[in-house]
Amino acid sequence: MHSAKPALRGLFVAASLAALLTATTARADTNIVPGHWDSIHLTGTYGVLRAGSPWGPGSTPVDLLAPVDGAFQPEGTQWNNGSFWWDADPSVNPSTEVTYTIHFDGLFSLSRFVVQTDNNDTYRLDWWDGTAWQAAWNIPEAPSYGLRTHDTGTVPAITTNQLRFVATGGDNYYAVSEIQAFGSAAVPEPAAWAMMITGFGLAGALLRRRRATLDPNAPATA
Ligand SMILES: [Ca+2]
Ligand SMILES: [Ca+2]
Ligand SMILES: [Ca+2]
Repeated sequence: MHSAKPALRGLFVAASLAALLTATTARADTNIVPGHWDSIHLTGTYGVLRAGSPWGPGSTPVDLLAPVDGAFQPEGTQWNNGSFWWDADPSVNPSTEVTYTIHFDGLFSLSRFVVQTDNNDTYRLDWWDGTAWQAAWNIPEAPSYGLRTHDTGTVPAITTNQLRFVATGGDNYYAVSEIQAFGSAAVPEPAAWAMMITGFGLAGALLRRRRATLDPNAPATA
């Protein structure tokens, strides 16, 4: 499993630069996630079913890296087989929302998204604009059973170093087996680079604080 070591470096780059970026280009033909994910940050409890759930048979242990491995499950695969999956029932997740956040190793201009999710739920993919999360895509239900693929096609480009995936509604049995983001590295202007360097000292404290509370190597019942 990857460690969290450089996670906040990228976050800080975005925090400093996102508002200053004026010219980026995106190629819509490259999924940058498998080659450029840097760390994954998780909240809530995942990989645990409520007592008496019928979904034990056919399931596999939660796969933390399934969403970033660049590979799809066969369409219609049982939701909790080969996926990052969680049970949002209050007996399993009484208070903490399950979130799956991907930090990249730089800034990317992204103009297409593809996910494979459990068919009978809705989800949202967010992007970090440097100061707040913004919705990139409200992912709809699919009509038929199991893991199903959704594709935005080409959309207006956003520039970010983080994507966050959350469930927004459904039957509380949630899963994502693939998250893809298509585009290319974003090149900040020289003034933006200067801004980034100036602020690195501030980022260090933030990095340590967040690493203490968002450790991706923590047990599933975080
Ligand atoms: Ca389902
Ligand atoms: Ca479901
Ligand atoms: Ca996958």
